Amino acid sequence: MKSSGAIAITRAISPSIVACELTHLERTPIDVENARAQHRVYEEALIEAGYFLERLDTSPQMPDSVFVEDVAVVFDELAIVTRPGAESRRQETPAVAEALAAYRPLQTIQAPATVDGGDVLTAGRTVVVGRSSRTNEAGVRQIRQMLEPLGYTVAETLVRGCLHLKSAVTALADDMVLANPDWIDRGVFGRFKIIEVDRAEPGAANALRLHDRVIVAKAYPRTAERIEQAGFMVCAVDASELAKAEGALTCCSLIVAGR
Ligand code: CIR
Repeated sequence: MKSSGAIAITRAISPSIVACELTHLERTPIDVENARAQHRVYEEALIEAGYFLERLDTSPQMPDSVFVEDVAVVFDELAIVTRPGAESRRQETPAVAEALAAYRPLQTIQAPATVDGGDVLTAGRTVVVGRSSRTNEAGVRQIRQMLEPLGYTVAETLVRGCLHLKSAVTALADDMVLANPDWIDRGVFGRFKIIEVDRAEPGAANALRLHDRVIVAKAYPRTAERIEQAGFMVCAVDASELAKAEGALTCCSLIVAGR
């Protein structure tokens, strides 16, 4: 098993991203070259933050491959390879599993369970799993069975108003989250300090906290200011083209240690 310093796994943008899955958004034209340029800037931000990048290939058969977060969830002790809720995304798993097998023992979500990694929020030893159109009850149960024996506390919540749990809330620290209060059940996040997104920026909760900084989307300057006020260094990247595919910032990488 390779030692996992600070490694980020990303995946190339498929030429067929224009045919991506969409749940809450109307389809609007995606400029693939512009999306690739924005994705490169995102990858550079990861490198700048001190991560070694491992970038996987894609194919025209997997329109949503760039959203690598949904296909696995990485913990210190193991990586869980998911069974994505959208059938079109299940072919994304083998290459990601192969890459992760170099760093972690793997466990795999089994049918009839479905899980999208975007529904699994980890903050220290607490894991919150969102039940959504992608993650079902059996999926939550299997995650619980994998993680509770390792000492994680696994809580469950219902996702509403958005695609994934992490569209609504992401972890800024072991005891702090960034959230859109309209899309979360506050009870589940009772022990966390909550930084709320600006009202005018409902999609801003999906930010990627790395060890010394938070990557935020350029579209959300008011929320970025709040994150700065909470004491974090902020790095803003343009993610507007990927947003048309209903993706954001955590979705585009799997962080293997070094967070
Ligand atoms: C999908 O619907 O699966 C993709 N178009 C977007 C996935 C974004 N992933 C995420 O929020 N974790």
